[in-house]
Amino acid sequence: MTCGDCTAPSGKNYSIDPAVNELLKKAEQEKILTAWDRYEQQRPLCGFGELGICCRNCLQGPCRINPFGEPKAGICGADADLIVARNLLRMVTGGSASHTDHAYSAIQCLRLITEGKAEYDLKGKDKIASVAAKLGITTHGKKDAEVAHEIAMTALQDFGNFTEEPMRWLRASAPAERVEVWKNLGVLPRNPDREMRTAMHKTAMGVDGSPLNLLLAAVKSGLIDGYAGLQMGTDIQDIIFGIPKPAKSAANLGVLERDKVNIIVHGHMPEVSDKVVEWAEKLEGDAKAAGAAGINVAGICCSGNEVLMRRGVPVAGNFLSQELAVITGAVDAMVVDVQCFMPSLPKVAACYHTKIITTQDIARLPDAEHISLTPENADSQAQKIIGAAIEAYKKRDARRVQIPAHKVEAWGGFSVEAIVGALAKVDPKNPLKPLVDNIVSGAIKGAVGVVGCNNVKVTQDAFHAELVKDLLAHDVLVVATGCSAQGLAKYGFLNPEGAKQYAGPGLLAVLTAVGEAAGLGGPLPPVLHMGSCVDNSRIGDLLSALAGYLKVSTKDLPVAASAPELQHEKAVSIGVWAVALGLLTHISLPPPVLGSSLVTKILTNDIEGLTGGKFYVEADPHKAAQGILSHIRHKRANLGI
Ligand code: SF4
Ligand code: MSK
Repeated sequence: MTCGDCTAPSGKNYSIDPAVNELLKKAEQEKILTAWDRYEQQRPLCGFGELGICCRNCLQGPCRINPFGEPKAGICGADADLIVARNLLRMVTGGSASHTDHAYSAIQCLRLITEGKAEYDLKGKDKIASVAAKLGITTHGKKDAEVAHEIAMTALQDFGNFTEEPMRWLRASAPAERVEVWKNLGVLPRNPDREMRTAMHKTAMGVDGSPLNLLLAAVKSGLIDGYAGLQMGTDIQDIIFGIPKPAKSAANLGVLERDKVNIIVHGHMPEVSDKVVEWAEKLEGDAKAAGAAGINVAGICCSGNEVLMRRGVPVAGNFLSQELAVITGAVDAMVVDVQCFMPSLPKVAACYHTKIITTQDIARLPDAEHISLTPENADSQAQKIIGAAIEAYKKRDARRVQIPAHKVEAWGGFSVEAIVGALAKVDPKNPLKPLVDNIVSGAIKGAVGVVGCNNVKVTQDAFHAELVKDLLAHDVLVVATGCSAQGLAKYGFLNPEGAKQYAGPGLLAVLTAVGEAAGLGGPLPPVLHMGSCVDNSRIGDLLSALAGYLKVSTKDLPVAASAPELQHEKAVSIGVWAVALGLLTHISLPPPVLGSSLVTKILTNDIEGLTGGKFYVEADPHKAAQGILSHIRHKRANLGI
């Protein structure tokens, strides 16, 4: 691929991130298109698509519904409600499939480790014990590897389950009260693969004609996402790579280093990113022999979150920063695995010396170098990746390097185990008590999980930052994952100084007391970084623990979720899982459902009567904060606190 056929420079200010805005000017000067330029080219977006009222499910179509008149039905008679419900189920199932396939890779990796066939160790011994306990696997007299093998096989049995029994992993992980609710709704998934197959079948031409039945199937797909994707993925990854602990690092494109070989890990699989970091450390000498001062690995998207959480690796940026990282001219290799890397990357990289390296056989990019990395060959392939990066470094053009100065201290690694560990320093016998006491007293009003992506339709990071500022100022504890956490990192929300800047007085007092007790010498960061997208299961675990302690349902807790800048269908499926858990789930950009008033009403209202949760759509961050605060006040009043 050659550079130079990009002709529509942007010149606009699309982000609140100064590093991104600086590099957008460089892109403009160098005539390189980014996602923002392509968005402008796409506008106006298709109204039928935005409303969800086009159908391509058979070859008689495509059909579309006119929201203002005729036609009101497709050729087969499917109306707007049916088409929207079918499309939504396919979207949620698509998100669940991504997370579940990601988790499946981790399970296979664990199985191969325990059979002595994979080039990884088992670093999360504590997690082996806790996962075995919840699954009812006995550990007495067994070696760790034996127990881990049983855990892997138990996970795989869920994928081979041909009975009507619900998934064992779900039953072992979700609160019993929720399992009962889902059972009564008939949405408990049995075998995730089977349910996803059925979802595709249900949505085919001439099968399920009931919007309500399809939406219940979407809830089932959301539960697959929550328990076969997020929960299995996180549990197994912790067993292989270790339970995250608080780690100090830095965020934004200023983490790139002019005199080092810069490697970006991007995507989602720690099997790749962790190995790259391991071999980057081991092969520093090779980089020095090539004239560099060493090797600097930084992360983008959830690969970045995984290695920040476990190895303190800095974050270069979130979803919309990926092309800009290449445009610095300082990235020698960008190593991708699955999900969220833009197909544009090789084209942008063709304007520089940067090597784009794909590593998974399901995810190839034309014009990228493919170094297939599997559990069995991870060491040799990671060495090849480092070698390719060093070779690319030798071709770097120093005159085209522009690394923005922006770089902010950021802490990651707040797993549930780490949070409980910090709280145990305050009350060793009853670690959750200090947190619950402060919620009851009102020092902390409630908690919100702010998660998800960037979306080119809204100014990068603006919604994350403005919403979180308001929540913190009103003494709401914020936990974050995914690209939201990385966005918040750039503005100081993940460092202890940020507590003084952003937290209300009650919250600041608690963050300070716990931070000092935990030996941090000051407050905890005001936003606790809980990890990657699959790590949203950690938020679920925290909610389950709090609900269990208070002996209430998760739907009764003074908590909420928000995915302010969601883009991926995975974010929609996570949202459905959150609604199934009983949470008010805020989004600023609705999925394509507005073409059906019935589906919209069910998702934003009626579903509350079934699960206790619902979607809340608000496009203004300050109004969204007010809506969430009002919900928290309402839940507190119901609890009598
Ligand atoms: Fe049209 Fe029905 Fe075919 Fe969809 S399934 S494309 S609405 S005929
Ligand atoms: S990477 S799914 S853009 S959060 Fe998990 Fe970020 Fe959203 Fe991808």
